[in-house]
Amino acid sequence: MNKLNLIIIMAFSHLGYASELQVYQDISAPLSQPSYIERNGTVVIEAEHFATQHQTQLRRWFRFAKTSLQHPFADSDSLHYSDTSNGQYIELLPDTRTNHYEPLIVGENFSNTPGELAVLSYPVWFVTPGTYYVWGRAYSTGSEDNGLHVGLNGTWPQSGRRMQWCKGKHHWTWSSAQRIKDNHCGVPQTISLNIDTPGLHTVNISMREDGVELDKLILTSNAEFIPSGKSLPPTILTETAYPVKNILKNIESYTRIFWADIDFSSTSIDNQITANTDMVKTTISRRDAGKRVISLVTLGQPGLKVNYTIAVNGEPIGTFEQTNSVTVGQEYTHRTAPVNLKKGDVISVGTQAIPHSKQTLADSNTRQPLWRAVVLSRN
Ligand SMILES: [Ca+2]
Ligand SMILES: [Ca+2]
Ligand SMILES: [Ca+2]
Repeated sequence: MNKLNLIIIMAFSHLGYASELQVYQDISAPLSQPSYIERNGTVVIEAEHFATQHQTQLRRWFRFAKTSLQHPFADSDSLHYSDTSNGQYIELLPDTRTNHYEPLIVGENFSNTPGELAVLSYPVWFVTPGTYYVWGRAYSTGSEDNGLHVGLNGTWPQSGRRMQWCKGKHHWTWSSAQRIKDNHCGVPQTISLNIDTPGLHTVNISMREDGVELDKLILTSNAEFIPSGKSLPPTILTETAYPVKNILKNIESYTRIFWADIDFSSTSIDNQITANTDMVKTTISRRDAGKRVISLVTLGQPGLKVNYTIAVNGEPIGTFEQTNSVTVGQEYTHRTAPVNLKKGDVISVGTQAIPHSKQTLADSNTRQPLWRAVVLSRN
């Protein structure tokens, strides 16, 4: 909730309007929408997934679903969430001209100027340039709630103006027809947008008549395609599964990693180091110098109790005891207090296995203390 919403709610709360106001502010705010893309010459967008809404001083689009309350604005019909794609749609409100008897107010409840009122934006990534026929799925109950304008990148080409729904009153209906002087209903596939370059383009919608209800949009380069019902699923970018990091998991920030098997001299096994009682070393360069915390990342060896030591120039600055009840292969991170490292300083790591009371040193040496890395960080 932003500060303005809060102030409005506080101002109205004594009147009992608070929750209602909050609802209507929220449902006209853009959603964090999925990333729409063109796939095989087709873009399918849920109308309720607009990214931005502008020019809202007189009219705006509101999202509705089964859980929505009936809105408090001028209108002549009830909600039509049944049979919607994704269970949601948007409606342009208030609707003050629902039939011919109600006054037409140009620039308020009607606009033949695309981009003047209630402008929605839908960013779409296109791979294939070309001409795209625009289909919209709308619900019209009268003669004054069935027209809008389609634009591209904030421009309003002739081929996107006066999109019209004539047939299919009282249920969700697809159209791609442009209203023209001699034929107010138009003919299919006369609304289109020309995508001239691959890449990101913004599909726009703006008001022609208030009261329009819109469920879904399809842009297709296929002149044979005629949608029906809820039609195709939305064309949304599929998120790539990235590999997650599975080593040095406890290290949240660092300036340098010294790997046991690369940066320290010793016998190494698969990015781990086995060093029993020997001190192994690495040297600080000019770039690594400064005030640093040194972390030692060790690996669990059940049954083996180990003392690890970090030293700078031979002076121990941290000793860590790892118990024998650790999990095999699990990382354990041991941190020193901050130290000032200078160019040429030598960091060394020593390990010493500690026999149990019932063990000899030779027994404990059958398992080697393991560690993975020394990590420098600013804190
Ligand atoms: Ca309505
Ligand atoms: Ca209207
Ligand atoms: Ca929808």
